[in-house]
Amino acid sequence: MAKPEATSTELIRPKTAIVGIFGPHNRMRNPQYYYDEFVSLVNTFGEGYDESYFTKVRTIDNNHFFTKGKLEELTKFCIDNEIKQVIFSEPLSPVQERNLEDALCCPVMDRENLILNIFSNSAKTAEGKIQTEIAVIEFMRTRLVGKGKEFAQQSGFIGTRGPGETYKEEIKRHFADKTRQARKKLEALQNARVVQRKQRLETNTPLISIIGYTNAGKSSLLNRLTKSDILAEDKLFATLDTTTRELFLDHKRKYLISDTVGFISNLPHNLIAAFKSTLDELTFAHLLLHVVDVSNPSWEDQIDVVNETLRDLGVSTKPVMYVFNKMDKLSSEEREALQERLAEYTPAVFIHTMSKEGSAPLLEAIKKYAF
Ligand SMILES: Nc1nc2c(ncn2[C@@H]2O[C@H](COP(=O)(O)OP(=O)(O)OP(=O)(O)O)[C@@H](O)[C@H]2O)c(=O)[nH]1
Ligand SMILES: [Mg+2]
Repeated sequence: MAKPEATSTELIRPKTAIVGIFGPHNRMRNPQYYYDEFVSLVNTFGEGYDESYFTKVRTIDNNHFFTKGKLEELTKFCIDNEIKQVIFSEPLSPVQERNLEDALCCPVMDRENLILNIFSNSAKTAEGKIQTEIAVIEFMRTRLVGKGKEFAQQSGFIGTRGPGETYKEEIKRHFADKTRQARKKLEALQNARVVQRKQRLETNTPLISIIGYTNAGKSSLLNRLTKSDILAEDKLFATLDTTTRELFLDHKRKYLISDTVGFISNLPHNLIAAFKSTLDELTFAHLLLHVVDVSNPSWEDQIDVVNETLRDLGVSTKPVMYVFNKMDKLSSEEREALQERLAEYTPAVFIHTMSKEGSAPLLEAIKKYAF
């Protein structure tokens, strides 16, 4: 399989290898696109990498993630290339992470840590920042409790042990305190949102929520429909916060339409839990617009991931309209081929957000929709 070129970087950072893994735990059908997406995550994180290693695994070891032979191969790769940091495409358990760090003799960053770092960099509002912080605290807690005191201190943990408290208890209490404080701040911020929502519900205005895989074009769509100026860029997780705007059709009918954080395969559970209150908005939606980047060859896998996440959030029974976006990027042959694969995705509209005309079919569909 062709490996992408390593990105150069002027940053001074340890020599980094990225390790892409494809195996039975992964439901994405195409290893190449899964790997490409992982490279996009690493590039969005922004620190670049020097070497890449891609492997398919048949079984996963509970202690080291890799079975003996694969682990030896990877260790040799890291030694030969003098690697000082490894980023993995998969989530690792705290035990796997610790054992891999011992075996490879360098720090290891797993998929969850990578996505958390991207969220931390992208979070702009107080709410987005606190929700990310809660997920980070939870991640750190599971890692630090099992590690030695020295490591904890290197990671910035400065404890103040209470009387009779063991070191482990001290760390647990410290994280519980931090989570409690963060949740309190979050609750205060969200009270305003609850009041706004109550007022909206009283007016009976239909609420439409835009959802979908990250980078599908959700924010571009909201911008196009409501002449807004939300950040939309070719970057994973550009949006973390829910933004709601008014949409008027035929100068009389008013709708509320909101943009949400995008989903991705293996989205860390901690992040879903931390963002649950923001995503709660979806439970009040009258219609979900499921935006699909039809120019991405993995669009069907991406639809499955989004639908699975909706099930996790308990909103899978909401009415959904599939919005096949980026149609401008398809050739006429590709458009024809697409028609054959659409049977299970109804109702559906085909748009692009590059022009007013491109998104017109969606406005027509919303006007006809019986809210
Ligand atoms: N060619 C083309 N590009 C599009 C279209 N819609 C969006 N894009 C581009 O796709 C990229 C992602 O768009 P966003 O609107 O930021 O996507 P998003 O779903 O909000 O992404 P996240 O917030 O990161 O989850 C941007 O570079 C957009 O310019 C489209 O219809 N056609
Ligand atoms: Mg967005």
